[in-house]
Amino acid sequence: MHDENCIFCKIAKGEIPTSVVYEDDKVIAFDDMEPLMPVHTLIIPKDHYSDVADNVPEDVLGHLFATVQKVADIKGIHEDGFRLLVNTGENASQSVRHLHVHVLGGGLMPRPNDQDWGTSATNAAEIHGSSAE
Ligand code: DGP
Repeated sequence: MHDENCIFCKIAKGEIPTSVVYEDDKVIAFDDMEPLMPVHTLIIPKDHYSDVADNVPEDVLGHLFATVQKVADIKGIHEDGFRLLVNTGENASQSVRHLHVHVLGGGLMPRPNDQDWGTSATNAAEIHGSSAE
């Protein structure tokens, strides 16, 4: 289950050199080439799924998320905490269409609701207002 045009499939097959953090028969974790934090590692299944909602078998999802703790230990961010991010589809600006979990850490991150979400979230007050009713 590989897509020959997919960059992450090429990384999974070892065809593109990358900074590997952890690897086993099902997943590979490697450092993001555009890090947003001192630690920014991506975990991907070796099989190709376009995103987390692409009928991914539960054992694959389980293995993917079980790898999070291993990566956090290897990177030394387990104790202080870290953030997981799984962009899914267009509205989440997913740029690589191969399921991946971002593991972000190594410093304090603002809570998502502390950030300026810009014009795309101008209905936030409306949403909060309606959910509070
Ligand atoms: P997303 O927006 O969730 O699809 O994030 C994709 C991430 O993948 C982005 O932070 C940059 C990273 N990335 C894209 N291509 C490569 C690559 O060839 N190597 C590495 N290490 N990271 C990549």
